[in-house]
Order: sequence, then C-alpha cells, then structure tokens
Amino acid sequence: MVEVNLHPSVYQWIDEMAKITKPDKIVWIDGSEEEKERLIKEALQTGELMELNQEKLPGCYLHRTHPSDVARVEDRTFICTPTKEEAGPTNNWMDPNEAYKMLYSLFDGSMKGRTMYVVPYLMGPVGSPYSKVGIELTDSIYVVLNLRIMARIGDVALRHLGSSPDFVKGLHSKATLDPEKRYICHFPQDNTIMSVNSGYGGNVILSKKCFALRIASYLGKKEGWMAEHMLIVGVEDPSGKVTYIAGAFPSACGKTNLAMLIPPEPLKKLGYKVWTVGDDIAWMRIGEDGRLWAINPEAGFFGVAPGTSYKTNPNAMETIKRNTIYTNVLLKEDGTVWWEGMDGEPPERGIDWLGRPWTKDSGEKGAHPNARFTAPAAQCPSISKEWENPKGVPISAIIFGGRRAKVAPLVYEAFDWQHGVYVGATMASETTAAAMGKVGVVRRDPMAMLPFCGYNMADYFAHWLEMGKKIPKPPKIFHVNWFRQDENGKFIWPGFGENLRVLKWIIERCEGKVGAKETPIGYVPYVDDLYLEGLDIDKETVEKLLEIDKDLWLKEAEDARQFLSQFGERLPKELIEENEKLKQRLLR
Ligand code: O2Y
Ligand code: MN
Repeated sequence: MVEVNLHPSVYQWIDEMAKITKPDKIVWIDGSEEEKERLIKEALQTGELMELNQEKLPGCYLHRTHPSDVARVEDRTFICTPTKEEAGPTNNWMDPNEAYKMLYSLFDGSMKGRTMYVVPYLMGPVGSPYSKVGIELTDSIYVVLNLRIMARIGDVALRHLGSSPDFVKGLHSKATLDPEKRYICHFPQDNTIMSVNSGYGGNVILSKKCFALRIASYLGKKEGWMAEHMLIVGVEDPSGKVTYIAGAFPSACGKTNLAMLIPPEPLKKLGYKVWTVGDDIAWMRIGEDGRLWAINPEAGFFGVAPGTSYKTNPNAMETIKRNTIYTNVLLKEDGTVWWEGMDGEPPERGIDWLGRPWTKDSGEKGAHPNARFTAPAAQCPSISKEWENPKGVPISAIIFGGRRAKVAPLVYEAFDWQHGVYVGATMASETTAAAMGKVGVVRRDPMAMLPFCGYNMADYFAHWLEMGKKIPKPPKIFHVNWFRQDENGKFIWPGFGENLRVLKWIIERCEGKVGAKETPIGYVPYVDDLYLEGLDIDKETVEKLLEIDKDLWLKEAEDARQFLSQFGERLPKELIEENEKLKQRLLR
C-alpha cells in the first residue's frame, strides 16, 4: 500500500464496520494489475465470474446476478436526513437513527466467512481540485472489479485523500441477498452510504448513483456546484473548434448513444467530429472565466447491453471488445456473448442470463433486458482528449430531453436560465415497453434526477435558480425530443447519428449564428437553419416536427403545475411564475 498518513477517522470507521460485519479477512485494494489478476483468479474459482473466449474477448468476463437482483431498487432506496422535509416528497425517507439501527442489525455478522475489501476510489480526474474520494467496504469481488473500471481505485485515491478526513463512506454487503431486506440508504449529512442484500449494479457500485449523484448533489448544494445526471459530449466543427454540451435524459432515451454519436456521412464530409467526455454523470462548477465547467467523475461505462449494436452505437461496441465485465447477458457456445438487439441473426443456442440452456426459438429472452457491460471509458474510440483534463471542459449548452410522441417539438431553446430551469423541472418522458408498467404513461423526471437527488427537489430547483444568478456566462438551455410520432405512430425523426444535425443548430444558436422563431414555449428553429442534406425528409415533415399544438401545451402546462404542486410552499415561486407565463403566452 502507498505510504500516506491517512486521517485516523479512516481507520476508526473501517474498524467499527469490521466489528459489525465480522469478516474473516480485511484486504486493502491498491489498484495494481497484479491485484486485478489475483482477484479475477479467485472470482473464477468461486464462480463469481466466468471466463469468456479470451481470443475473441480478451480480458472479458461474465457475471450472473441472482434472478431477484437485476436492477436498481428505487422503492428500497432511502434518503436518511434528520427530517422528512429535507428528503422531500419524491424520495423515500427514513429517520437516520432508526436507519442505522436497522442496518447494523442487517450487517451484523454479514461478512462472516468472507473477505472485506477496502476500496479507496477517486471520482474525477487525477490531480483535479474537483475530484472527490470515497472508500467502499464490500464483500463482493464483482463490486471491486466493477469499481476498478468505473472509478480510479487504490493508491491513486489514497494519494488524493492524503491526511484529509473528507471522504464518502460506503458499506456494502451481499449479506443473504434477501430482497425483502434489501436497503440502499444515504446519509447526506454523514457522507455515508449503506447498501445491503444486493449484488447488482447501481445498488452496489456505490461510486455511481449513490455517491456521484445522491451524495454529490447534496454536497453541490452545500458547496455551490452541481452534480447532474448528464452526459458530456464535444462537437468539433470543420474549423477544429470543439463545443461541449451536457445533456440530461431519463432512461430509455439513448443517452449513451448520444454521448458516443457517430456523425452522419454529409456532416462527416464537412469535417464534423463528436467526442465523448462522459455518458452519465457531470459535476459542474463555475470557472475563473465565468463559464460552467464540467468533469466526468467516472472512469467507465455501465451501459445497458440489449439494444446496443453496430447500428445503434458502434463506439460502444468497439469499447466493449476487451477488459469488459458483462452482467446477465447470454453466453454463446463459442464463449462470446449475445443480447437481444445485437447485430445479425440470433445464435441458435446458448446459456441464458439465468444459466439455463437457451435456443433462439424458445420464446425466452437470452439476456435480461437490464443486462449490462462495464467497460473502461479510455477504450472508447470517440473518447475526448480532454476527458481527464483536471479543469474539465466548458459547457456551452445544456440539453434536457424526453420521449414524447406528440407534445414536444424536435428542439426548442429556453428564453433564459430561469425558463430553462422550468423546462428541466417539468421535463417528462412516456414509458416504453422496455420500462416496467404501462406503455405511453407520462412520467415527469426533473432534470432526469428524480431517483438521484439526495435532498428535497424543491431545494434542488432553488439551487439551480441560484446557480443561474452566479454564473456570469451561463450555458443556453434547450429541450430535445427525438421521438415525435406521425399519425400512424411512426417516428418522424431518424434519430441516432442524425441527432448531430440538431446539435449543430444548438451550437449555432450558442454562437449567435442563426435566428429562431419565437413561440409560446421557446425559440424553435427555422426549417432552413437545420442542416438536412442527405436526409430523406421533406420540409413539410420537418415543419410538423417543430409544430406547437397550443391545446396540447395548455394541458401539458396544467399537468406540469399539478406535478410541481407536490412540493408545496418549498417550491421556488419562480417556477410557478414560469408556468403562468407559459399559459399566458399560449392563450395570447
Ligand atoms: O439498474 C442499474 O443498477 C443501473 S441503472 C444505470 C446505470 C448506468 C447509467 N444510468 C443508470 C440509470 O438508471 O440512470
Ligand atoms: Mn443514468
């Protein structure tokens, strides 16, 4: 282990947690290659990992989780603040004293016969003043190996921490995997996360949703910065100038695809390139130049496998060819992997995500719909050369997006920051077949943060409004909808790489190069300002994509008002003001 004089509170906390969980052994993780090999060997022996075909998928392994443990569990995720009001109406709340009492009884002896791994991890680029340290104690090698990809782990994190007591404490135990006793609890005031009885993804890789969003959003409010559920992408124009955009989209809206977009041929010919900085989370601060600067706190991608293909996301497909952990995908006879939506014909047979023999005519899914790949960001062909810049990248535009069949146009620009906050706070998506429950139900998901905000969302909106007052040169705010449908229920916009045409307009708006039509909901493009070369779409159809139906929008405004009313007195008055102004503009 690296020689660092760690703060005594680090050892005290680890001792305390070990006394409760009673592991047989405690192993400090240093992040070395040799350690990785050792852990993989052990995981292969215990069956926690399966080796894939090392010729075709070098450094790749397969993991299967318990069938009852295949996704984040929002109903068992809690924000444990001194009062319920601090957590707000959209979070599950538990009193911190009661939560600790319950958790300590669940953790009691949960690591007996197991090893407790102490995993120091760094969120953000090495050497960045904006990076932060967490330490996760876990009894799962799968978690250690995932953290190894998703964050910078071991000595590098301890060096960053030095003798500071400022780290996020994370305790995780698979315990018995009992879904009835599964809890993911956050204690923002204590910088603490506790996760028990799960072995899956977002529930256990505590660096990700738990730290980088829930705890970090609370820290952001306290310290004057923003932790957001946003991708970060750089668009290079033919002159070589790169403009960075951050985007918040609810799940099933193609966030990873947008982060790794490949320009369509006509734009490629003009010289456009797209660079990936991050696909899920952005930490943003005001820079010395008055702009908003963003870092990606993560080091890898934890992407949904089903639907990922060379057609939808070639960069992701290239990224996951090596050093990747696959979770709950189908194992092919040749030792490679498959999932629904992958290119080409499905394999004749294989072993499904449950470990059962599978044939393509069985009518069963080979991979779980939430099957995942965990892959290093550095392997992405479109990774930006700035992605580990300690200063981050300057953000020129923020995009909010949703999946709407009718209401929202392809793109519109908010009138100003306050209006943009209203647009983000009321953004919505319609549920798809892939999501649980009914199809086509409108779900509001403010800034795509509903499951990830570590405090009362009304205060979160207030923080956004405050930040707007403090940023001398704020990004412009836009809303996009790639999913508008025609009267036959067909998507009008081709989406995927073609979305760059919309980003191009957004950038030109940021640069003041194009005008726009003022509508009651915001600024909408003139059709002639959208670059449509090489697209099989006529101007009338594009007009339709940009149409604002006032009746639908009045209903939308009323529905948004209803949604906002749940925050009661705590809701910033500016948002009600924006709702009123929208209605007035629609009635004019
Ligand atoms: O189901 C999980 O545990 C993962 S959820 C997830 C993973 C990567 C990026 N985003 C998400 C999300 O739910 O937003
Ligand atoms: Mn996400």
